[in-house]
Amino acid sequence: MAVERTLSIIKPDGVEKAIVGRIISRFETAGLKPVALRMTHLSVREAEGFYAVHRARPFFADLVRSMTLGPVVLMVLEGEGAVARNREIMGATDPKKAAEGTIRKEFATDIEKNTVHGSDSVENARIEISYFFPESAVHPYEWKRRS
Ligand code: IDP
Ligand code: MG
Repeated sequence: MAVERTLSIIKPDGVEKAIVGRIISRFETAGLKPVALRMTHLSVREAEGFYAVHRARPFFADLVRSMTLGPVVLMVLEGEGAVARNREIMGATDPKKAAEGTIRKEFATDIEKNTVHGSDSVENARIEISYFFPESAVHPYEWKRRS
């Protein structure tokens, strides 16, 4: 399987629940390494732009509201089949339908406060990563001292 990159977001409810470390640990344990990582508090404009594909959906306003309620952690994860692997680790969108052992099953409050975002395809991952991170901010591990 190919090495891929995917965008992961620990949503405001995940930060509020103080499980950032545990979530990142799950990804690392599964072979998905953070290669870019930063914390931010999304503005309404940033959240609307990020979720533009969902603009016509009835839950769009609630989604934007829940993504701007508090800080988030943005990450690029890299690894074999990272897009699908991340989705497996996250679990289904609705935590009531999420499989045992997934992040959403274990930590999500409901479909709105569902703790994590993950890109749904390699192409969308590329678009979502570039929304938040320039290529110069992505750092695959390199055992090499810089001058
Ligand atoms: P995903 O996050 O599993 O990829 P999407 O269908 O892309 O799910 O929806 C984006 C986000 O919008 C979800 O994570 C969830 O927080 C929210 N959402 C999706 N469907 C509903 C809904 O029916 N009611 C309320 N919020 C929803
Ligand atoms: Mg999605």
